[in-house]
Order: sequence, then C-alpha cells, then structure tokens
Amino acid sequence: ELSKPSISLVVAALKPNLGIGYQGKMPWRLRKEIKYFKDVTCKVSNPTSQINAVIMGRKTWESIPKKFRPLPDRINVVLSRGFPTCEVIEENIIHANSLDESLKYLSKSDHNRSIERIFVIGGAEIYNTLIDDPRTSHLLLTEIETDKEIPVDTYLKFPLYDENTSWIKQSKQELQSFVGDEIILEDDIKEGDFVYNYTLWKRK
Ligand code: FOL
Repeated sequence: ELSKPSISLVVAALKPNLGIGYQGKMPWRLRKEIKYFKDVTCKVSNPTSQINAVIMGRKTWESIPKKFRPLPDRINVVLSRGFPTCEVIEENIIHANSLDESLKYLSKSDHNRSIERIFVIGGAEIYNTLIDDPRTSHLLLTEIETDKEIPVDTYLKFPLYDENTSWIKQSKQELQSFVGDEIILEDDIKEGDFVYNYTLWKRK
C-alpha cells in the first residue's frame, strides 16, 4: 500500500483570541490569503496521479460562492449529520454523515487518482473537534492581526499557546518545505486593516 494521506487543518484566525467568524461569515476578505488557501490545498507532488481532498461542514459548503464550488482540482467532502452515510453526489462532491465515514470513503482505492493530502477547511465545530484528534498531524494557521475592533462570535478552541501544549510552531523553512517551492511565502502581508502571517504547526 502507498503512504496514507496526512490530515491538516487549514484556517485563518485573528490573534490573540483566534476568532474566525461572525454571524456565519468570515470577518474579512483577504485576496492574497484565499489565493494561498487555494494554492496550498491544490498542490500535489504529481498532478497526473494525485489529488487532495478537502473536508468541510455543511455551513462552510454553503458559505462558498456557488461559482467557486465544488472547489476545483480537489475532492470535496461535505459533512452533515443529516446525510445518509456516504454517497457520491457528482464528480468531486461526496456527502458523508461523519468524519470517520468520509475517511473510510477516501481510503478506498477506487478513485482515478490517489489522495496525497486531506485538508479540513472548517467550520468551527469541525476544527475544534479535529484539533484534539491524533489523526490530525498538521495545522496551517494564518495568524491575522489588526488594530480595529472586529466583531467576532466564533472562535477556535485550540490549545496552541497553553503551557503544556502538544502543538509546536514550525520554522518558516519547515512551512516552505510543506507547501513546496512554487508557493512564495511573504511576511507581514498587509491587506486593508489586517496584517497576517502563514504558520505551520505540528503535533509533538
Ligand atoms: N483557511 C485559510 N487560510 N483561509 C481561508 O479563507 C479559509 N476559508 C475557509 C477554510 N479555511 C481557510 C472556508 N471558506 C473559498 C471560499 C470560502 C472558504 C474557503 C474557500 C473559495 O471560494 N476558494 C476558492 C478560491 C476563491 C477565490 O479565488 O476568490 C478555491 O478555489 O479555493
């Protein structure tokens, strides 16, 4: 058997409280950041033989503009407790009623291409469950800062900055190696009222 796909969380959050949402939407629109999201989640070692998967909750699916979904060049898995087990809706869209069902589906080798990486792309409930799941090996966190008062009602409950955390922030060099040389990593990117940095965390 070939190597199992890694599971990574991908998320952008406002420091220091790790706010990610307000009234069902993201509190910002960061053009370069969403391009980074697209580049990172699409990138595979060998595009003719591999593809990545994105796993998201139903509300996150509904929040993606219709013209962008399913997210192209990725297998899109949508989770809802109301879905019946696991079914293929169309090319690149899978419905599942649990994370375990979706991982079981993705591990079956009946796809044209093998799955290199699995990215969990939200929302809050799924992130906050998966951060404590030992199958999640990586966290790609975009740390956003601002001077403005940004209304936020949804937060990551991530133990990153706790004293006994098992999550370690990796060097920029480690992040570069994870995303590959084609992706240019700038520091302190400024867009509107926000400044942000891309980070990679690994479980100890
Ligand atoms: N992680 C990070 N780092 N940034 C995000 O914005 C983000 N967003 C989500 C999950 N993890 C994230 C969930 N929300 C699209 C829209 C919303 C969304 C995720 C993706 C989307 O439409 N993406 C398109 C590109 C759109 C564009 O070019 O404007 C894609 O193909 O990925």
